[in-house]
Amino acid sequence: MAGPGEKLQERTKTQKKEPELYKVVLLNDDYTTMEFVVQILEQVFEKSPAESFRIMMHVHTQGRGIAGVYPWEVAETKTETVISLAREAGFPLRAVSEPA
Ligand code: TYC
Repeated sequence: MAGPGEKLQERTKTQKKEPELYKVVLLNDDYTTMEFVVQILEQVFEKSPAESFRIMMHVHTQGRGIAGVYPWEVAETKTETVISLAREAGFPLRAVSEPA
């Protein structure tokens, strides 16, 4: 795990730092069940049932939505956890992390 941007580079005082915080974004698809996405939001992102349903419906209608905002390493781990739980359950659900 190389860090934000997967770049291993020296930083000088004039270089911009990578952002501290990263969004975990869930992407819509036609096959993952609404129930599974709500379960993921509750279990992985520690959202309430009502908030989980709201976020899931936002992703369902808008195509993508923010599950949470975290320091880079936490965002990466949660993204990988979502994808691996989805594959285990046989769903194509996608998640990406991007600078907040
Ligand atoms: N569109 C899916 C359905 O109709 C539900 C869904 C919502 C899937 C959010 C993925 O990130 C997602 N079953």
